[in-house]
Amino acid sequence: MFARALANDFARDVRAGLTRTGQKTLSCQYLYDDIGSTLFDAITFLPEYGLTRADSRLIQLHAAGIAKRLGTNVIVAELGSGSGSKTRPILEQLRRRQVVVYYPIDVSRSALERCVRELNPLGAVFPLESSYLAGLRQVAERRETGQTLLVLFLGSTIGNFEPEAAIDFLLAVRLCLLPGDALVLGTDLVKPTEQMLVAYDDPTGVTAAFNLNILGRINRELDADFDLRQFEHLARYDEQAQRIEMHLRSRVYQIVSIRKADVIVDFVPNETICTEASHKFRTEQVTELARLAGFRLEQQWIDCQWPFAENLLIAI
Ligand code: AVJ
Repeated sequence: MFARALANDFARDVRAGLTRTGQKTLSCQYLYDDIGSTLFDAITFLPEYGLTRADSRLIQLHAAGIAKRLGTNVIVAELGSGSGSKTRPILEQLRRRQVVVYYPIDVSRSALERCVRELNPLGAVFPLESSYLAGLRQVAERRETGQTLLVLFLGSTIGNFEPEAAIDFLLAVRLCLLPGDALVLGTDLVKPTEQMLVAYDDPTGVTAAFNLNILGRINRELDADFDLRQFEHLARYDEQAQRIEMHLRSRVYQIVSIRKADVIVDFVPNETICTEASHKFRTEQVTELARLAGFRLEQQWIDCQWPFAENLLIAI
């Protein structure tokens, strides 16, 4: 039997993830359509989810130090800019000594539009609607001699990669850089299990809605018939792997047809789809990760309210 070749990546990835043997999966990148991005923004305001506030606090506190360390001819590229609100203090500090050039890189056009609106007054903003590495390669091609490239990868998105993939990804970033260039990397740290679990299973149910929306998106874009009420949000912590996993658990035996992915999938009661893994770090693991990817960890700042580290890596 030959599977029909599918037109788009989303359809292909959904079919592959839901038909593999063992744990069914959906790639977490697909959580972020317009509804998903809006729900994620809401998550960042939840008292139980301190990650984004910690990230912002650290940037706010140390933007001046970072800018000073990098000199007066810096260009900035951000991987997954979102609306760019965390980035503002860095651009403001740079602007005190130079003209600001900022390349937000994101696959979401609406995020880029918001980012341009928010940050354009601070300098020249050149949005790149592309994947992280393709975008960064474009920036690397455009850079002029004498410029220092500062790459921002905030929000602990690095935690969505498997550990080996995280090394490979940072190595690929490093290949776009020259010695002396910088990467500011946000990493959420291991903390008490209860605190991590409630951050990904908040009592308001926003994270549950964020997670379930991926099935809604499949219904809307791939002409599927998931009954979202027959799935339940679940967060668990895998101590061994040091990661929070989000799952959607089937409440019943059910069959779902996903027409534009040309597939029919069945679920037994309590079977889950894994929709995201969010790895947590120990501080010394970040040092090692930096080293393996061709950087040295110049500085590491840790938030005093929510265990989270902002890391300044310098390409060697
Ligand atoms: C955007 C990947 C950093 O893993 O904490 C938030 C996504 N998922 N709540 C994270 C997320 C559930 C978030 N990252």
